[in-house]
Amino acid sequence: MELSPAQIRFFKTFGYLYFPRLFAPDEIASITEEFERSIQACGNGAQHDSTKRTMFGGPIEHRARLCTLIDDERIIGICNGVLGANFNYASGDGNYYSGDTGWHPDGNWGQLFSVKIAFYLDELTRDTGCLRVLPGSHHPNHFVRAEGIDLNKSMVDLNKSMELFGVEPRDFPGNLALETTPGDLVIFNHDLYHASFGGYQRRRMFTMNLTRPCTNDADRATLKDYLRRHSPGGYQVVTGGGMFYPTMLDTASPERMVHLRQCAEVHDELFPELARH
Ligand SMILES: O=C(O)CCC(=O)C(=O)O
Repeated sequence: MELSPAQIRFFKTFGYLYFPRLFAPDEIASITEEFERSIQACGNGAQHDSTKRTMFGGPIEHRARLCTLIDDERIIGICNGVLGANFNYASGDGNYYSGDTGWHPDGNWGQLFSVKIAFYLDELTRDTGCLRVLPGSHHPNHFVRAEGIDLNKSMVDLNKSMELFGVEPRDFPGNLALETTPGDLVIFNHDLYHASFGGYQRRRMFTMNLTRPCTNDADRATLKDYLRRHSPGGYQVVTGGGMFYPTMLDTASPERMVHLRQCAEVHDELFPELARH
């Protein structure tokens, strides 16, 4: 699968792409089953009490079938188009979400450095917790970033929109509700503002984070900065495999390793005590 020039331009301009029905019903049913097994066995899913989010790291890394998502020609094609060949897979999170997620970006890199792929495993509408994005808000000169929309002008906070502008955060002007059916896929720049409102107490969603391949010292320094915060070591989690859970590494083909190597090396450098021996 190859992205068209228009899709790549759309991603650069608006900060996201949405692929309806990328995975067939039988495929997403099997992905959902594997996700449930993973969150129940490795993510405290059985203890989920609906009052708060239950989250675990590396959701695709605990079962061989889910690990193959990083080999999937659709995922590879999308990431090649958005990030360039030899992009890095950089873990992710698996969730039973509970309630609203306020507006936030996942990064403030000021450049296209990292992205998130999101799988939503339940039917979601604008009123029941679908992903909302603020198109274009990844650009440093977008007004929410450039003007620092906030009561104190000190930081950006779209969640104060009622006090600031008299509109609910869910109605923040220009936001787009991406209603999804299981099998749809969304990819967005980590710098893009996003949120979710009205979700029920066990909203299932998992992500894959990815970065540009590092081709120079500046990129490598940015990857180091990224992994210092967003990685098993950054969250003080012991995987048994350093950056990745062992199943991801043990079932990897040489082609998959291309997407694992840079993060694994930088993670070992940052957190040698967690490296696989
Ligand atoms: O679905 C949601 O609640 C939003 C997800 C989100 O904020 C994230 O993955 O960073």
